[in-house]
Amino acid sequence: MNSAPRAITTPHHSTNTGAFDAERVRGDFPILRQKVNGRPLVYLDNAATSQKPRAVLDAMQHYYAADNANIHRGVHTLSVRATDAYEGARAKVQQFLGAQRPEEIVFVRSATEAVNLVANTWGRANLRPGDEVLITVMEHHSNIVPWQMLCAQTGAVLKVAPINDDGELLLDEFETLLKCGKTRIVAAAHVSNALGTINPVQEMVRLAHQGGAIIMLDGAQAASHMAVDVRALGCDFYAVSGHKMCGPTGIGALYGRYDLLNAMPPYQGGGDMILSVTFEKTTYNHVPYKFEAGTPNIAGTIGLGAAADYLRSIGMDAIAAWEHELLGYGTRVLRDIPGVRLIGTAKDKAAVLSFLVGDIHPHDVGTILDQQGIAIRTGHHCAQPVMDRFGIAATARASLAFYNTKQEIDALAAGIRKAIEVFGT
Ligand code: C6P
Repeated sequence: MNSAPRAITTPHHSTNTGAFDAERVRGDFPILRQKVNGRPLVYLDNAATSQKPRAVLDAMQHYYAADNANIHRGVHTLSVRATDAYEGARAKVQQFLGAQRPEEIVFVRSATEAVNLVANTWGRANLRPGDEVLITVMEHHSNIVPWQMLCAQTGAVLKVAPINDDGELLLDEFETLLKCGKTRIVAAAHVSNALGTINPVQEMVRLAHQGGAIIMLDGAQAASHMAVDVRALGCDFYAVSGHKMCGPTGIGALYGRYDLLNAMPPYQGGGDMILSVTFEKTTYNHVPYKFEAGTPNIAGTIGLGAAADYLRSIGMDAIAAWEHELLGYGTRVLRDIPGVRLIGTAKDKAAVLSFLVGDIHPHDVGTILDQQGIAIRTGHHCAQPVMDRFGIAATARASLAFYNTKQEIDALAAGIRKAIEVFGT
C-alpha cells in the first residue's frame, strides 16, 4: 500500500498529486492479497471475470444476513426491505448506464442471456424470411450463436462485417452491408474481448439507424472500463454482465428503449411476469417485470447495484485513463520481448493484450505464468471466427483492470521471458 499521507479531500483512488492510486484501490479487493504458487497473485484475467470489492461482498452478505426474503410478493417487513434493495439496484444500474428510466433495465443472468432475450422476443416477433441480421467478425460466440439460431428459425440471413489486420471494423464495408435496406438489427460488441478493439459505436448507431435497422451493443467488455451512456449513444439495446464489472456471477442487465421493450412479447413465462392468469387468458405484467419471470437472483442484483456504485465512486473516466496508461505501458513492454506478436493493434483499444510467443502454444505460456502466480486466459476466448480471421487457433490474453499496476505488467513480461527460456521460440 502507498503509505504517503493524504489530504482529507483526496478522493479514495488518488494520490496527493492527483495520480491514480491503484495500490490504494487494491486494498478494496480481499482476493488480491493472496499468494499463488508462492508468488503474489497477479490477476490479469479480468475480461473473463473481474474481482469483487469488499463493498459488493458486504452488500450481498447483508442481504442474506439481514433482509433475505422474496420480492414483490410479501407484505412483511423483510420482503419490503428486499424489494426496496432489488429495485434500488435497478435505479443504480439505470444511473450507471445513463438510461432514462428504471423500467428500461431488465435483470438477466448475463450478457449472454440479454442477447438471447432480444433474439427470442424482438427477433422472433419482427424477423421475416430474407431480412438480415448484421454482426461483426470480432463477436463473442454469445453474440453470434443466438442470431444464427434466430435466422434458422425465421429464414432471416446473418451478415458479417469484416475487420482489418489491426482488428478494426471496416466501417465502409459495414455501411455498404446496411445499404441493401434489408438489415433489421445490428448486433455488435462495444469492445472486443479477444482483441481489445473499441468499436466506433456512436457512428455504428448512426449508420444502423440511417439504414433503417435497430442496434444492440454487447457491452460485456466495456461497462467496467469506460463511461457508458446509452442515451448519448442512442443504441436500442445494451447488454452487460455483472461479473465483469466487479459484481457477482449469475446476474447481468439488458438496457432496452422503453417503447421497444413495451412492444416486445415476454421471454419466459412464470410468476411475477403476469398481472392476471386464468386458464383462458394471461395478462402480462408491465415492463420490465414482463421479462423477469420467477424468483430472480436477488442477492446478485443487490451485488450488481453495489458494484455500479463502487465503480462510480472510483470514477469511470479515472478508470479509463489509468487503464489506458497501463495498456500503453504493457504494449511497449511486450513489444520489447523478441518473438512476441500482439494480436489486436487497433488505434482505439481497451486494456486487452492478446499475444503469441513465437511457436510456443498459448496454453504452455499460461502454465508457465501460473507457476509465477500470474493468471491470464489462453485459448480462442469464445471468439473462434476472429481467431480464424487471423489464421490462428488461440492466443494468450492478459486483460487488465483498474486495480492492476505497472509492476504486475513487469511480472508478466518476466514470466513470458521465462516461458521463452523453458520452451525456446
Ligand atoms: N467473455 C472472456 O473471457 P457472459 O458469459 O454472458 O457473462 O458474457 C459473455 C460475453 C459476451 N460478450 C463479450 C464481448 C464477452 O467477452 C463475453 C464473455 C469472457 O472473454 C468469457 S468467455
